[in-house]
Amino acid sequence: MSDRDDFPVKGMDAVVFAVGNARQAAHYYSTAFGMRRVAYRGPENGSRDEAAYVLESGGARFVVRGPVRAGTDLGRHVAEHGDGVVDLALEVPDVESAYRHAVAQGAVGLEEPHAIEDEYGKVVIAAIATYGETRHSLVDRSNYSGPYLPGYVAAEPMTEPGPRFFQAIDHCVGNVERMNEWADFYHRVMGFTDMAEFIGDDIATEYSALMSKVVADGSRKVKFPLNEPAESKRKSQIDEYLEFYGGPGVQHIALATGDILASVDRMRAAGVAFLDTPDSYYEDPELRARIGNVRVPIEELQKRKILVDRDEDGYLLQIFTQPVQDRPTVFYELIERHGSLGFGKGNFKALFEAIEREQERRGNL
Ligand code: TYF
Ligand code: FE
Repeated sequence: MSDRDDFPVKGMDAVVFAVGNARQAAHYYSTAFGMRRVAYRGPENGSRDEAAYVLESGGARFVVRGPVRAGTDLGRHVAEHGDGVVDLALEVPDVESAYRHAVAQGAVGLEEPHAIEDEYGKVVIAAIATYGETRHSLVDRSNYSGPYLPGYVAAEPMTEPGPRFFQAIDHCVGNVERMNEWADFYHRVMGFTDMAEFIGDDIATEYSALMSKVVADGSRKVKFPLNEPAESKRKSQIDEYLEFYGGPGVQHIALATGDILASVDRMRAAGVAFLDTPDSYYEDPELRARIGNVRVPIEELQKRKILVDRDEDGYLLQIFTQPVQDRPTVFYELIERHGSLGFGKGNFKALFEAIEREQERRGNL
């Protein structure tokens, strides 16, 4: 058995995307997600094959990478999968020992630990493979004061900086073919443990068409739900993803906000489309009784289609965007937690029905 101390993690370092046009994607995350560009790398500063924009919102960091010429592996990735996540990078205190432990536990090593340096100091980095073509970079930036990594230059925000829409990455969800295999990978390789919330066979056949379990590090700072398609009357939303992405990959990223009402209002005003929630959801007396009082009148949630769930620890507010590219693949969740450590189990039925309505509109049910 591996001890979780064998693989301590400090938190998410970055979510790295491969996209067809990084300049426009960075602009979208600036205008529609309120993020600030902080760093850049491209042909102007020695990166001949790709442009990469680093965007931040509080403690959350996105890196969008796009090819600037024909014939690159990054371009091949985009042609195959569309815009998607290539790397869920983890900040770790000791890259060398984390990498050695991971590989000894059977992880596929993609990049041996190495240091990269510039005038701001030193970053140690390595990478291991996870599901599909996704990787986990392991990053120690404790001796680095630059804007991102050596090779990147500081860059101004792309749009007028305004209020922050979210301040952290709450969880990153993977769609895979075999959930238990990947849950075991995170147990064995990273010492992650299961969180209480899961969707088993029972719920799956009823309405969800998926099975799901959540693995997390000991501090619960890094949470990775894993979904697998389940048999059901109709085509699983996970099968739809696997078909259109061309294999396993990151399905959604949940962003933690302190004011989900303001975040949703700002994102909608910027053109972000969210999933619909029917009025019947809010009018259900069972829901009203179960959630009790939350920080705003329920009508304020209903107006915005925000979902609410309560468990023994507290409650949470959440909402899901439509896919943010033409393929029905990556989407986002906004989540405002008030004590609850869950993922909105009480909303699964309403959520999956909403997703299925969208699947039907796409002709994929
Ligand atoms: O991360 C979660 O578990 C929740 C619920 O396809 C969820 O956001 C689970 C599966 C899914 C969409 C949302
Ligand atoms: Fe989620």
